[in-house]
Amino acid sequence: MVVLSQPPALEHCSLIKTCKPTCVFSGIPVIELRDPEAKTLIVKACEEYGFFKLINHGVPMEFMTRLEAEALSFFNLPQSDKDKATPFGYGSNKIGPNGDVGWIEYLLVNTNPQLTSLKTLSENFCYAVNDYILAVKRLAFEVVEIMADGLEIEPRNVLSRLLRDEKSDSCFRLNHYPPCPQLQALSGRNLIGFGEHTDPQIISILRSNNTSGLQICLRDRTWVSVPPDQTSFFISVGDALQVMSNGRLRSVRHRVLTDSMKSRVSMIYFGGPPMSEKIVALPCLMAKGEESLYKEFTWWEYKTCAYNSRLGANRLGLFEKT
Ligand code: GA4
Repeated sequence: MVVLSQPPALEHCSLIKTCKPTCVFSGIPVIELRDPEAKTLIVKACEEYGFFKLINHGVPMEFMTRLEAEALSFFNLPQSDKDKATPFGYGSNKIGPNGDVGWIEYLLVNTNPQLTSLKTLSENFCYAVNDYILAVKRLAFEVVEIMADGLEIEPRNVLSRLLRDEKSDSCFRLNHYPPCPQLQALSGRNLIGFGEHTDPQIISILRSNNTSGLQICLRDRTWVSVPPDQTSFFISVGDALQVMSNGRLRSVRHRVLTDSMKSRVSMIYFGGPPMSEKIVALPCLMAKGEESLYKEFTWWEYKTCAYNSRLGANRLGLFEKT
């Protein structure tokens, strides 16, 4: 646990929204990677929630703990040192280019090419990031291949080839949500760390420490808290996969609230396609005569649209056929 040596000044919080605590949800699908039923369970979970927890995934815990420790050492550096990493992906409070804010600091980097050249980060930190990304990428390839099996589509690399492509536009984000105990004490509410949104990519693979905060929006639009589990991964369907499955798999709206006492650290791999890839419903998934729900667009067009919109915008809505 990291407690800020300097408590954050409450006036800094004034732009950031707060939220009442919501109920903890025990219904998140839990799937074992090697379960023979995994393919069916993954598809079912992605249809119903766009979200599931993956256990017995085979990624050694050491990869996560090492990266978490390196990340905390970085986030605990004096602000002036962290700011030196700004052109290399460090950010705090601001999310995206359009005025969104959150109680967060982060490192955000592209995963192609590898990150050995991040000059302002320590060598050990770079190694930990690279090792973790390699492992989690492999896992992502495997998950989408099992998903393709479950969807009964061929070839089974129809999704994974997009993530495996050397031009795949995938990124990696390390988030640190410091606690804000004063606000909780004053108002009984939690600060929003990362406001509600869907991920634009194909798939996101998240691992966090044991601090709660992640919430997902269910089909009936209620928000529920996801119990943290530092040994597992949480997988989310992104907008691009919703389109490729013609709406069968749904991208999940989610957000993160800060904990009042404990800091939360999360690491997320966002698997995206190459920029020039056309994002369209996969013909093998369309029933005879089924119309595609979305207009055709490339990943570059979608990403540009995402970066021109506010975090919580319904971006896919702009591409729906009327
Ligand atoms: C949400 C998912 C990923 O964290 C991210 C985010 C990106 C950013 O933080 O720069 C975006 C957001 C995310 C979607 C809309 C745009 C872009 C902030 C924002 C307001 C890295 C991504 O790919 O899209």
